[in-house]
Amino acid sequence: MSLVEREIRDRVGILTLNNPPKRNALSHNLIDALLDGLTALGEASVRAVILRAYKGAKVFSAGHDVTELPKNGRDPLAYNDPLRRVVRSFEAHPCPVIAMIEGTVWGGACELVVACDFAVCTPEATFAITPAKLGVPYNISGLLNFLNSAPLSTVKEMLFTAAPISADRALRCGLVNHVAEIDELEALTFRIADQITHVSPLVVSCMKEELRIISNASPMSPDTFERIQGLRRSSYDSADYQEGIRAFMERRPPVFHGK
Ligand code: LCV
Repeated sequence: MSLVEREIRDRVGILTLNNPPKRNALSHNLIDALLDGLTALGEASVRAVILRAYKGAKVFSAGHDVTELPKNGRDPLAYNDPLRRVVRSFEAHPCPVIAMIEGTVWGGACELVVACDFAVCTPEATFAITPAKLGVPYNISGLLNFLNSAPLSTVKEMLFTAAPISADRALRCGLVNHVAEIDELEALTFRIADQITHVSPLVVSCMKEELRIISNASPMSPDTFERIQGLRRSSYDSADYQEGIRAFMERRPPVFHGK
């Protein structure tokens, strides 16, 4: 059984996250399989890609594989971290990627969803951005991705509480484009994908890349960047970061002391 199943239907590629025992946690192995699948669909010149979980999933993805987070004072979301690589690959993929969501979405999986071009979900889906629960100072490009996907006040509430929001709330704030009952979800997603397969792929690919460049155009001085990296280091070098990961492993709520 592959961690990511791959299929092509009428010029639409389908990537299915398929690791039920680990709730589709974004381990480096699962992400490698996802990247291989995306590359293969690109080589097959599909016009649209659908990212989904296995049918009936209660958890779309549990987010970054916490057991793979560094424990030695290294940046947990550095440029070459698997999650960073897969987010950039989805954003740069030449054709649109639609996230088709059933189940709950956690942490870095929320960023994988917003790295898709748009999302549809069931009414039962929820979305939780969880770095604060783990003591992880999220990285700048990741925060910018969230900021490009929902109002600042919503992003702040999600980041500062680490609490899930409902599908209805996600729809109202623009995090997802459509909400559909589970027995309509696939038909709706394929209807949208089919519309994409009938317009100019060159124009769609060009405009997707234009929008990626414009939405990431946030000038920042080297001094500002270094100050932010220093702020982040003081978090991921802290005892609280170690506590966040330890609490997850010990299946207990974390107790943070602000140092
Ligand atoms: C590794 C896991 C995980 C997991 N990693 O099933 O955005 S950031 O900065 O926070 C970023 C660093 C990030 O994305 O961090 C991860 C954020 N994710 C979460 O906080 C969700 C953590 N997981 C859960 O809360 C529960 O697993 C959910 C609610 C997703 C599902 O609960 P359920 O009771 O259905 P279990 O908790 O029993 O998990 C089943 C197996 O999956 C592993 C978990 O350790 C367990 O493994 P074992 O059966 O070997 O014990 N698992 C779940 N999430 N993120 N492993």
